[in-house]
Amino acid sequence: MKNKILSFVALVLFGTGVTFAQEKTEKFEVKGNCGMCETRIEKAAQNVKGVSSADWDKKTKMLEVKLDASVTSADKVQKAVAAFGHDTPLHKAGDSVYNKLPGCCKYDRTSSKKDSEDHGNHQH
Ligand SMILES: [Cu+2]
Repeated sequence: MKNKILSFVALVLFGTGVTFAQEKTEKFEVKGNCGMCETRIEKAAQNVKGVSSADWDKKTKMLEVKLDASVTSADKVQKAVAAFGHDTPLHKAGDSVYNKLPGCCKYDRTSSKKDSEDHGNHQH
């Protein structure tokens, strides 16, 4: 019932063209593997205030987000997605979040490794 009222209000607003939103479409790469990743990534992006839709493509690894530029930005969306374990161009997921991902979702991270701790002193 509540949803019906909300969608009615949305429809009226849409229909009358009363909108102060600065709708913008942002597209950027998000690392991931499977359908589970897709659900997780899209959910993370949609949870960001100001995001109206999010669609991640499993094949191209591109996330397309429709957002209100007066409320949020691609940077904020990427940060939110990274918080769920998926690397984006601007924000890298924390190792602990990444490690908690299901096995099938552990996307290849070798291209973005930062193992600078390894000084190559392995000979004794
Ligand atoms: Cu996955």
